Amino acid sequence: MRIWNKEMECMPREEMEKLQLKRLKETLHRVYEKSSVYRRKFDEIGFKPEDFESLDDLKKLPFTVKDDFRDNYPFGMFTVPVKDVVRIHASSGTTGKLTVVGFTRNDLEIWSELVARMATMAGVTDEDVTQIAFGYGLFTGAHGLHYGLEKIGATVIPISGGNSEKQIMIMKDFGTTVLVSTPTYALHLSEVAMKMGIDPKNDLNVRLGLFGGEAFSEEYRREIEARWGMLATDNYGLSEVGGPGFSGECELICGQHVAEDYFIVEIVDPVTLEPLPPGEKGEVVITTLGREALPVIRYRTKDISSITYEPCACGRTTARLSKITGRTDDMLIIRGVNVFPSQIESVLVNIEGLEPHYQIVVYKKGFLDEIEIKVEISEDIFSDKYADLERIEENLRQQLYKTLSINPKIKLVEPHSIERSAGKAKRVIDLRNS
Ligand code: DLL
Repeated sequence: MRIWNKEMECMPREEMEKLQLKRLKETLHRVYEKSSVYRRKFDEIGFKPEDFESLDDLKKLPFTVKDDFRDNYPFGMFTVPVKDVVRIHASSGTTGKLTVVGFTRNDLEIWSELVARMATMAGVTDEDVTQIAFGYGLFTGAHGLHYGLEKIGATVIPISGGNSEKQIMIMKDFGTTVLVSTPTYALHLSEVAMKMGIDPKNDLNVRLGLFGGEAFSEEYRREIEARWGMLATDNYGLSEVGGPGFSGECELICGQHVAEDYFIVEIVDPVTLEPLPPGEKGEVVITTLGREALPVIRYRTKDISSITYEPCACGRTTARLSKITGRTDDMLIIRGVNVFPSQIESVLVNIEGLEPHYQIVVYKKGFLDEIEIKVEISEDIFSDKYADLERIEENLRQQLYKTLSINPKIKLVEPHSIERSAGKAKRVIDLRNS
């Protein structure tokens, strides 16, 4: 198994922590001197960077949140003049202004290095032909993967998102071996291929997926793998800390390796905000190390995961995050039961006769939140007039109740009636305020 940067990815823990402490101290000085946002935050608690002694002191520092980016829109979080920023990306989010992020030339070099590590650990080499079906634009996904994959020496096809039939044609004609996209789009592309009379598993060469940008369940992963005959890896990151390259899975698929020489990751209780021990699930909090244009201290991601520091059988010693199961703000409370969309997905992907295309509509009934799950039935069930739709629905109902203790409204809908996305899927339609 190849490792892109053995020195950093296999560094003994003690040495890694020393490096982190050194870089963190530099970062704290940088933000205190160059960012009015952090100076204010630190002054409020009477903290001076020179007081910082050990990594343990990090938990005393204030958090950074998305609103800090919004309040300082567009460039107020930068710690360099815009003249030194050579690239800007942004994420739109569901409400309000863009979250704007900037990169200096040096930041871009580090970013490519991190994505090169991430792709190498998933098994990409310079022999691969990679098709980037993330949307090119302000989204960090496409450009991040693009330069990281070029750094490895892989062949990059920057096709961008959408134009699905052309994607399949190119895959076939150019011999694509690696697909880079959201998991939702990968599943959609497999449907498009089938419609074109091309079986992705037997008629295409795609052996690996570098997926990311949204949460997907293990069941969804297996569905993609079965349709494509590929290894589907999960890679996580967010614009605020520089996009993809933060963490990714190695070929052994046992959690996502975090690039710890450039990030410190904490897991905190989302309510008390106290740090949680390894193995416990909570909110992921990220501090960047060594970033010039936009360092962030203790960024609250709202994403839920747990961490382990056990070395991996692949040889890497870096901390590993468990699969992100959802976001704290995605959690639905249905008659007192907490459920994440990904849990609902895990159940319905396993029901015979249903397709993994679904939407969860949340609405109010009196004072209570209710949900309706719309899910597509499969083509063969649809065309079989004797198919027992009631039995399929009942099966789903029972499984939802058995595994999640919820009893939502269910609506089976025709194949292909739920809108497909070339990027991140919109799973939850929230009608509570409309
Ligand atoms: O989605 C960065 C990215 C691009 C990562 C491509 C990996 C591959 P944003 O658009 O800022 O950045 O969205 C970040 O998306 O806070 C998570 O809620 C979600 N997310 C991203 N990757 C994953 C993943 C990019 N692998 C937000 N699993 C994050 C679960 C993910 N959620």
